[in-house]
Amino acid sequence: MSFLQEAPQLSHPLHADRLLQHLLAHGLPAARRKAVTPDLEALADYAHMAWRRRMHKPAEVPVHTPWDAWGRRVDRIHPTTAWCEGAAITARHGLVATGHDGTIGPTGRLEQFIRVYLYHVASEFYTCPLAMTDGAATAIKASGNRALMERALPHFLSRDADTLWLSGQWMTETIGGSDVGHTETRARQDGTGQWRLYGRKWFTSAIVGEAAMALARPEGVDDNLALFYVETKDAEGRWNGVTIDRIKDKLGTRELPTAEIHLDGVPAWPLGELAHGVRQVAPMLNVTRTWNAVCAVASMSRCLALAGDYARRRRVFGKMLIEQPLHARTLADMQAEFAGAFALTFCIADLLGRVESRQVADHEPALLRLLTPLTKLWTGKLATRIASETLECFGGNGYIEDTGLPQLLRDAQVYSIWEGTTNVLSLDSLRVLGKSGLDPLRKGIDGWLKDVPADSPVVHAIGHALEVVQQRLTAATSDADKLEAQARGVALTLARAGAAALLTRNAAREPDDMRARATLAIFLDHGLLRLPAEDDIDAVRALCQP
Ligand code: MFK
Repeated sequence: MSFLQEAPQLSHPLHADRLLQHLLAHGLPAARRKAVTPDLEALADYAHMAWRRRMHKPAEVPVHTPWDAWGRRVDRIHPTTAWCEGAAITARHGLVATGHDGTIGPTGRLEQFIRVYLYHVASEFYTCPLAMTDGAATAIKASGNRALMERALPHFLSRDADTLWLSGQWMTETIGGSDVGHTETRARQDGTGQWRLYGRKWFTSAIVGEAAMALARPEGVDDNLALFYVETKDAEGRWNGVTIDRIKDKLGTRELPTAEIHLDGVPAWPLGELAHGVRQVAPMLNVTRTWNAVCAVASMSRCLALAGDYARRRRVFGKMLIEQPLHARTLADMQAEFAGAFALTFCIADLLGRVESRQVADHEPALLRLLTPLTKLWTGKLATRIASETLECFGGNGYIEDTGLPQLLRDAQVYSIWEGTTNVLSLDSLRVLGKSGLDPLRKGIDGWLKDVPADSPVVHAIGHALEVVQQRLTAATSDADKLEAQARGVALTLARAGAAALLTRNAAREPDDMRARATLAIFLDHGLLRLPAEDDIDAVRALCQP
C-alpha cells in the first residue's frame, strides 16, 4: 500500500478557539460568561458533530417540487438535513431571540453573535434566514408599529421551534440589486382595504419563511416606495399569492434555497408611512450586515482551523509543513488578518447591543454606523482571500470536491456580494463620513488605546493612517467623482486602522501573551494604508476606455 495522507481534523470549535476564549474572558462579565458557557458548549458540540457528519456523507441540496402528482401547484421545498435541524437549534440556543432579550442587558447582541459564530458553518447558511428574521424584527421595532410588533415578534423571537417563524427579505428585482430604489413591485388595496403585492422578486435569499419584508410601490401614492410586512402562507399552510419560479443555480451557498418568485396578491401590511421605503429598511440592513461579518469571520476561522491542523499532519521535504518557514509565515499572515477582522467584527456586535440598550457614550451610535459597513466590506473581501489561500495550503487536494475544501471558497465569495457589494458599502461609508466625519472613529480608537503609551509606534501608525484619510477627504470635497473613486481605499484604510487599535488593546490586556504581540506585529507589517496612489479621475476613466 502506498503512502496515505491523514485528513485534516477539526478541533473543538469552542475549546480550541483562542480568539473566542479571549473574547469571552474580556467581553463578558463573569456572571454572564458563567451563564452562557453550557449553551456555547452544546452549540460547539453540534458544530463539531456536523463537520464529522459532513465528511462522511455526500453534499445535499434543497429540492423544489413545483407540482404535485395530481397537477396541483404546490411549490414544496425539501431542505437539507442541517436545514431540517435549523428551527430546533435556533429555538434551543436563542440564535435570534438572545439579541432582543431585554433581560440580558447590553451584552445580549454579543452573546447572540458568539452563538452565530459557532453555528454558522454547521448551519449550512441557515444563518441567512436567521439574519433576515433578526433584521425584520429590528425594522418592525424601529417602525413602532404596535400591531405588527404584537403579531410578528413573538414568532420571530420565539424560543420554541413549533412557534418560530422565519422572515425573508424581498428587495432585489431584475432592475436593481444595489439600486433598490427602482423597485417595480406594486402594492394595491383590495375591496376590504387589505394591501396586496404584485410583481417579481429576483433574489429571495431563502424562500422558506412564514413572513417576509418587501419593498413595493403603493398605487395611488405618488411615486413612493414603502416597506411592507408580508405573510407568505394561508391558514392551511399553502402559499398565499406566491409562486416559486425556480431555485437559483449558484456558485456556492448551495444548501440555501435562493429563489426567483412571482407575487400575485400576497397580503401585506405597511410598516409605517407609505414612503421612504429605503430609509425604513436601513435598520434591517445594518443588522444583516453585522450577521454577514460574523459569518465571514466564522468561515475564516474554519479555514484556519483546517489549514493549521493539516500543517501539523503533513510532512514534505523531510519536515512537517508547520516547520517550513515559508508555510508558517503564510499561515501567520492569514491568522493576523483574521484576528484583526475578528476583533473589529465583535466590536460592532458589542456596540450594537450597547447602542440598542442605550448604554453608550455620545460618539458610539455614529461610530457603530460607520464601522458596520467598514467591517462588512473588509471581512467580505478577506473571507475569499483566506479561503483561496487555505485551498492552496492543501496543494492539489484543496481543489478536490470531496475534501469539503472547495466549498469553503465557493461559499466565501458570497460575503462580498450580498447585503451590499464592496463598492456599495464603500459609498455608504462616504455617506456616513460626510455626515459625522472621522471624529467618532478617532474617539473610539482613543478609547481602545487609552492604556497604550502615546509615543508607541502603533499609535503613530494609526494616527498617520487617519491623517492621510482626512487629507484625502478634505482635498476631494469639491470633486465628488474623485472622492468616490477612492472610496474603497478610504474604507479599507479605516477598517484596518480600527482593527489595529483593537489588536493593540488586546495585546496590552495580556502582556505575557506572545501570540497577541506577534499578531499585532504581523498585522502592522501588512500596512494600514490601502489608498490608491493615483487619484486622478481622468486617468481612471482613460484606463476603462475600450
Ligand atoms: C449568513 C449571513 C447572512 C447575511 C444575510 C443574507 C441575506 C442576503 C440577501 C441580500 O443580499 S438582500 C439584498 C441586499 N441589498 C442591499 O443591501 C442593497 C444595497 N444597496 C444599498 O445599500 C444602497 O446604498 C441603498 C439601497 C441603501 C441606497 O438607496 P437609495 O435609493 O440611493 O437611497 P439613499 O437616498 O442613498 O438613502 C435613503 C435613506 O436611507 C437616506 O436617509 P434620508 O432619507 O434620511 O436622507 C440614507 O441616509 C438612509 N440609509 C441608507 N443606507 C443606510 C441608511 N441609513 C442607515 N443605515 C444605512 N445602511
